[in-house]
Amino acid sequence: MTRHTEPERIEALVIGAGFAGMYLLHRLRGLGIPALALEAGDGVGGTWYWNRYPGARCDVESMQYSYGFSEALQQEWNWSERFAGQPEILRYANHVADRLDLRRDICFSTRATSAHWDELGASWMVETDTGRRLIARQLILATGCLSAARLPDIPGIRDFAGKVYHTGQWPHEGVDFTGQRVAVIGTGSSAIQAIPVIAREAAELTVFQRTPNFSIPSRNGPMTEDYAGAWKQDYPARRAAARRMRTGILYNLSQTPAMSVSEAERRAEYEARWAAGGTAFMAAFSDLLTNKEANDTAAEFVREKIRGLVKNPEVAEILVPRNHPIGTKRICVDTAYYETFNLPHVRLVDVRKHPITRITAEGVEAGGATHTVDSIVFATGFDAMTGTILAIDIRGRDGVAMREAWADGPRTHLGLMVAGFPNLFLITGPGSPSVLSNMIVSIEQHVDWVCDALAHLRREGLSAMETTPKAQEDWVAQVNEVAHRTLYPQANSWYMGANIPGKPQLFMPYVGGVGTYRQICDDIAANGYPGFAFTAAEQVKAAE
Ligand code: N01
Repeated sequence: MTRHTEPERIEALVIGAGFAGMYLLHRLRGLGIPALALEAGDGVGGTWYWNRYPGARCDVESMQYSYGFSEALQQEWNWSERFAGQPEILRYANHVADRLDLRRDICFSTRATSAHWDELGASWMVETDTGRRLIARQLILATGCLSAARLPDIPGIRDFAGKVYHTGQWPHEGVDFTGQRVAVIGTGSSAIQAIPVIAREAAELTVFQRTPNFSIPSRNGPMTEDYAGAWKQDYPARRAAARRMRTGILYNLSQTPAMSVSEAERRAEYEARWAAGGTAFMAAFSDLLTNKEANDTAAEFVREKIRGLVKNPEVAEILVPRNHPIGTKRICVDTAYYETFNLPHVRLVDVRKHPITRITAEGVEAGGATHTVDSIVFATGFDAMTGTILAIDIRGRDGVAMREAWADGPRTHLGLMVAGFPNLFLITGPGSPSVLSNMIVSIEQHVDWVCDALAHLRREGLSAMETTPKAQEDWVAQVNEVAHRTLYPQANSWYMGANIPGKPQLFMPYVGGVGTYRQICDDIAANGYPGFAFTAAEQVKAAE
């Protein structure tokens, strides 16, 4: 590690060069604010750079899971499928980086390790794992909500003689499972996508399931010229409408409560949505996430589908989710997931009945039996929403560590700022709709808000801004209150921090919807940023 003697000064430092970091660089450049992004990977793309597991695919339609800020960009890019796969999304990210000439402002293969607020200089002192040191007026964390991959604490992982993979840190050269005996641990979104693809290559596949999930078929297929053309002709209006939707996705969101129609009508609606595929299933009725009785009807419909798709009734019963209302854990979207369990070389182990006790040199020991395998794929998820932020030693005013400030769970104002941490901005942080929405729509909204705030600072001759503790407390209470009006807190989900032993349990994203949230943020900016405190530039100069 080379230790650079003198830290470099930069106006704005961005951490991460995924979709958030890239758009930030573009916007900051447009404002004339000198900016640099640090990126741990050796390429752009964030999530889509790391998650290269077989079958990785977005479950928001490609025409919508793409930047909307540039008409030229959205007109010139052509998607090949209804739901793009990871390689195509990564190509798109690289295209954007080239098209906007972003790479010259990205420092790749460099991880921020610490960021300490310097009160006198009103700046962030940032250190990295390469020894590069920076002093930045503004620090913007575009570190991703699902980027801290997590291996479970199963004893013996290091003893395993074969290969170990995590879906979120997949080898760039790919993995050939042909002829192998493979174990997949976990049955969340990543596993549900990977399992059917791995099953095509593997000689034997054993899936270790702790909690079954609800999954809806994607009905993915090639993009048609008609469909893409209709979007492209109408992009500005459709993007504008999507930004006001609850999820930031333009789809048919029913206004009808489920129990206000007959059972036959309900079933017809579920059948139509099941046939159309994708997450829009959860928008079949207006109250599926707020009324348990309504939710039960959708859950029971999917349970019946699972029983119909899986030929062995015992296996089907293991795959049927019962311990959470449908949609309160992230709904999964698949291509032939349930059907994969009809293949003779695919086995399912119910980890609740046969707990995994250890990993041995040969394989996975569960319920007293050893499952001998050549490779183990951990599809065990992430330290979501806070993991990448807390991985950096962040210290704000008076040396207070973010870890201390968030000891009882993340506390933010709007998911954008944290009291006591001036000029530190979060993109899609906890307390914002983020993971409950089309991430690119939420990213664009946050980046625009932050950049508008920075433009405000410059215009007004201000050097620093931060949220007031009172505004933060009010927002935390509001996030909590709207979450408890829904069924979400009934599930032990990563939304609640429940997948990480010892992590404080509280519902992290803002459930009130993208449109409502955008309005709140816009109103705050339009009214001169109530709930935020500012420092005048002269005060800093005087101190210097
Ligand atoms: O991770 P997860 P993921 N023993 O946390 C199990 C997004 N995403 O990578 O539920 C045995 O959902 C765990 O079991 P349990 C999307 O937002 C999107 O799949 O804790 N099992 C669970 O089954 C998604 O929600 C897309 O009981 C253990 C699994 O591992 C998020 O990323 C695609 C275990 C982890 O599931 C995360 O998805 C992929 C143990 N010790 C991901 N520890 C699309 O856009 C954990 N598990 C389509």
